[in-house]
Amino acid sequence: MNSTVSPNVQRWRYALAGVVSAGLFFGVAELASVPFTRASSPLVAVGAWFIDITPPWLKDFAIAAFGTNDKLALFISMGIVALLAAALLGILARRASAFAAGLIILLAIALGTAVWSRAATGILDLVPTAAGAVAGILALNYTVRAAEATEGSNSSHTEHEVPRSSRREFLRAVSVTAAGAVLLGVGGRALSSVRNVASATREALQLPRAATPAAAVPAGAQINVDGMPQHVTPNAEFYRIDTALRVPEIDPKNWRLRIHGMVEEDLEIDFAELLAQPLIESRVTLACVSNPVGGELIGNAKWLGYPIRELLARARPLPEADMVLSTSHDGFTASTPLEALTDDRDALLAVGMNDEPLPLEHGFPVRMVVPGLYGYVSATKWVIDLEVTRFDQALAYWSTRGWSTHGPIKLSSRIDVPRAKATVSSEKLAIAGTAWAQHTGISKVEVRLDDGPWQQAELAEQDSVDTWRQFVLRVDSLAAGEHTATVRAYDREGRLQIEEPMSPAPNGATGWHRVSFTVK
Ligand SMILES: Nc1nc2c(c(=O)[nH]1)N[C@H]1C(S)=C(S)[C@@H](COP(=O)(O)O)O[C@H]1N2
Ligand SMILES: [Mo]
Repeated sequence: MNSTVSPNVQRWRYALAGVVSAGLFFGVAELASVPFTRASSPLVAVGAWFIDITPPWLKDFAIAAFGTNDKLALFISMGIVALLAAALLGILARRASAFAAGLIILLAIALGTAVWSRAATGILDLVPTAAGAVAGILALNYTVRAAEATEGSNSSHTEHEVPRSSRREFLRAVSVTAAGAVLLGVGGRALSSVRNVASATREALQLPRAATPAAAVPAGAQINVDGMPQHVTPNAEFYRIDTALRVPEIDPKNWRLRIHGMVEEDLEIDFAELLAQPLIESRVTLACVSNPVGGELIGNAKWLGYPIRELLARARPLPEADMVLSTSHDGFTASTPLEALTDDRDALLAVGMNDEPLPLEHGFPVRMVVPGLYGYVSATKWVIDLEVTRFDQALAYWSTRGWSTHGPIKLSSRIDVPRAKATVSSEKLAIAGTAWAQHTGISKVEVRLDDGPWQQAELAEQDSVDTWRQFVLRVDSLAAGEHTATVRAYDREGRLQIEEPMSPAPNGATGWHRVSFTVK
């Protein structure tokens, strides 16, 4: 029995052929990338490359719009673009199959270039892309032939009459290819994670006790108001910002840190040696330069680590040096003023976070933590190299993308309770939040209701000058209806928080946080 097929349906068949063939391309590449480095997967390499070329405004937009789901959003948009391109390729292959194969080769060259451009990839890391390209071309050939067969022979029929068996043949070709793509892709991902010992090693790792433990958190550091964040942020709730699509998985056995550049003596230290040093503990509040006024890209943890000044003292920086360029395993770099790493603040090579080894996504096995500086100029995760140099001789990752070379954290405050747009009862009404001026400390916080006078808020007990400090203003009576609350903080040197609203780029947002809420 024969049936008639419209050109539209035909076009869909070719589009489908293109999509499943592209799927097989990436599935084969994913499986083939298992024995090679992470960035040998063309998907990972392209995503990483894309993040690197992202201009600051787009990065801000992505963080503002998607929060810490910015990478998921990136994967989804890349997926949609890829899907459309693959469908188009299939439709092209109907009339010009050699041309379509040529496009796949061009695509493979582009993907191979992306892989090649990643730090620490070699010639062998191009194998997965090449294997994917071969599979993609064969699959396209196979599925497009099957689609052609469903067209019958146009010359001998006035209508497009299609034998049912050739349609079944086409469906089989497409499903076999699609199933292959999914199986290989999922299998590849699963195998790469089994292969990685980092998380297993981390689970089993027993960190030494601190030679100098942190003082206990003062009982009064936490304001007792519903909805306030915890003074010490649990690891699972700690914000995460980095350019790594796949979290680097480093076996501590292979970890080494090099200290070199403008020093009298080059140094190298491995993980066992690092753990054998007298470690100290301190609570430090990390903040991201991309945090908007009122934002959540800030967290406070107890870090266990070794003071970087001790290592630098052994290497003996030359007098003309003024910066340390730290590099992570995945190629990210940060420029930190030498002084912030050698003065008496506890700039750490951290191995522990809240009594655990660093979580993989927070830098396992070793990261930097420097009180008073935004993360992008100081908090290098998966750190493997410290080069002592000068600001006029080297630029770090975000400084080549429009952000300032120096990033001291700006005096800031945030209202956590009530939440914006909340409806609250007038009984036991409290305006509460957090203020921070890392390494200087907070001396005063003021809150204003509507256009009323500034009122001094009650401050929580200070933990350390390197941590944030909570505040609360208890409000006796407020009329039903809509209101706003505004907050501003003073640091211990008497400076007032900047009022003028400024966006995060190029060195941190300013402006007083204000929330609107309704009293029942
Ligand atoms: N290797 C690496 N380290 C990095 C980054 C990065 O992209 N790569 N981002 C920095 C930035 S911008 C911030 S704000 C902090 C965030 O640390 P967290 O993810 O542990 O909160 O890490 C810093 N360290
Ligand atoms: Mo950041």
